[in-house]
Amino acid sequence: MQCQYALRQQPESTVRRNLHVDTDAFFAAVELLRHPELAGRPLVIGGTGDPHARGVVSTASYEARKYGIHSGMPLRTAYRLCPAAIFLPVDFREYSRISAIIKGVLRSCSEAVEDAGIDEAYLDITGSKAGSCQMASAIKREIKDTTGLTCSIGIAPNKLLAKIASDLDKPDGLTSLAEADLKARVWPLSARKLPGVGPKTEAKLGRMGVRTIGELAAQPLERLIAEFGPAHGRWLHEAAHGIDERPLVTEWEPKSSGHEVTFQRDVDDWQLLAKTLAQMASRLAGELKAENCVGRTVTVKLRYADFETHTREKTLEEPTNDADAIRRAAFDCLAHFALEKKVRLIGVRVGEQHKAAAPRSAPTAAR
Ligand code: TTP
Ligand code: MG
Repeated sequence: MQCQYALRQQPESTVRRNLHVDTDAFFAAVELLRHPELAGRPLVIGGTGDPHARGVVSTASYEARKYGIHSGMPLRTAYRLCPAAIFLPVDFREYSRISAIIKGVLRSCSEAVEDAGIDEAYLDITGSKAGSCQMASAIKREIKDTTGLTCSIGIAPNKLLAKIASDLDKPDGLTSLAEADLKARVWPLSARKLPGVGPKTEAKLGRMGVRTIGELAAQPLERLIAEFGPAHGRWLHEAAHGIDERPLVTEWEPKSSGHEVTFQRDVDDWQLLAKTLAQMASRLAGELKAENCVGRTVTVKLRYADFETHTREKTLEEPTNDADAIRRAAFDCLAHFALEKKVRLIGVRVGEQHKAAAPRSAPTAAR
């Protein structure tokens, strides 16, 4: 466990401080809690637990990863790589129960917690008096004491670098990254390590001769925009330079309303996503009208099949409760997602709300 934050010249309080907390081999680790006799054995969690049936690996213990087994791989391939592995079915109910306990620990440590997936979250500890390492160590200890699980934590000045950092020294890691570390520690990594680079983007970058984050950083912004469009191109450029201005998306604030749905099956059908979004936007507009409220920001949230969660936001020129305007803004947001993975949940909300002004033609006789 290595943490260099304390050695930096700059006082911590002057920089934004984000933590990314990610549990190690989550599904497998939860299974080990109730099957301690399996500790040290290669463990594969996926589908119904039958390695001869169709289905993919949800996760593999670190022992099983040594055989080349990883998330997303067909179970049958995993079996071929390691027939001696123990295969167990997915038990979402149990994983969700433990996940809720972990999130509770995190919320007790910081008010600003962004739930980023079943086993991961971001914390903003900028205003905290405690040192980053000190806080991260305390969180690791608390999670271990409460659940018996280990996690890895990344400390950095933004979410992007914190997420990269948490992955650098797994399992049970505590790693700090500053902007100055970019060249030496981030640029040599595969471009795939950047959030927003899925298999399709990775393949396209490969055709452009770009394999590492450093090679991506060397690409002119104009070229990335020409290849990937303005939003995704700019994100790739900024991410490769360690720039990430995204704030934490904490619980929907009280002064906003929203809807979200989890699909019965993960979907990659854009039409279905758009239709669902349109329905939710219209419903939301109706509710705002009923309460005589208007809102100025429209946020769309997508949670992918692997639980990675992203949001896109659009600020309108005028606060509104007009169904068309909200729907259009929601579609603009949807267009900014790289739909490279199946989607599990879609949500939309309208924020920055206030009561609508009385119509100009409204009678004033009530005075
Ligand atoms: P991850 O945090 O990506 O993986 P992990 O916790 O198993 O391992 P690591 O130590 O590298 O963090 O995902 C969390 C859980 O989400 C994982 O245990 C199983 C589930 N998952 C899937 O079901 N499918 C997937 O493709 C991935 C990546 C994860
Ligand atoms: Mg994890």
